[in-house]
Amino acid sequence: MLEIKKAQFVTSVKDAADFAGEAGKPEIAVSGKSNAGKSSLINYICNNSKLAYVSKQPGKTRLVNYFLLNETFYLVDLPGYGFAKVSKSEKHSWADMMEGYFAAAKNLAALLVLMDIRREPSTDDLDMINWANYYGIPFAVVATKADKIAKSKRINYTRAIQRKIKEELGIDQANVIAASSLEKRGKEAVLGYIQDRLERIQ
Ligand SMILES: Nc1nc2c(ncn2[C@@H]2O[C@H](COP(=O)(O)OP(=O)(O)O)[C@@H](O)[C@H]2O)c(=O)[nH]1
Ligand SMILES: [Mg+2]
Repeated sequence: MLEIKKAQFVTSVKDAADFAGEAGKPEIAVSGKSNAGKSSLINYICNNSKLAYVSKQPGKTRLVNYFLLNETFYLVDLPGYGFAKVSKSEKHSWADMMEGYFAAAKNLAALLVLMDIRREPSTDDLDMINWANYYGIPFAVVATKADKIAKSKRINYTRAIQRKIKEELGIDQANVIAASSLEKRGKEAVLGYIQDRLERIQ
């Protein structure tokens, strides 16, 4: 079982092309709508409540943040999307940045797409998955804030997300992991998925 023993912040860059990690080190990218719970999940899986900034004001980070885990792989915190106040031109530059990231990240082992377990995948979530698919990058959805739903009903919500992904994108049986940073649930499944992807890339 993968355990995060060391997590270090490395750098923040505006353009993914500006950071070329140490050769050979794989990356796991983390994406999601602003406020989906990205920073909280990163802190939770890294056992460090102060690693990523947990914001109460969404949409402020427009940077790509790199964390080095166990000195072996990078966790890449991508800028949140879907912030209502973002202007058209900013939206455009976000899309450019994502395309740039996917094109530049040569060692990308997997993409995690975080979304609130209670919500249907948004157009932006589906776009993200579509990009990953287009670039041949394995992805898993992490259905966050699972604590908001009764335990017995969580499976229905993860299935609803799966169904929508199948309906909209034709992707069958997408991997959807329920997680709660608040209740500290889902870490084993998320780390298990990451470990699996890291083993396959080598
Ligand atoms: N109930 C609950 N709230 C959460 C959870 N994870 C994050 N949040 C809250 O959701 C808000 C956004 O979280 P944050 O991690 O900053 O999201 P980010 O914008 O995607 O990085 C904050 O108020 C968090 O406290 C969770 O697992 N359960
Ligand atoms: Mg954040």
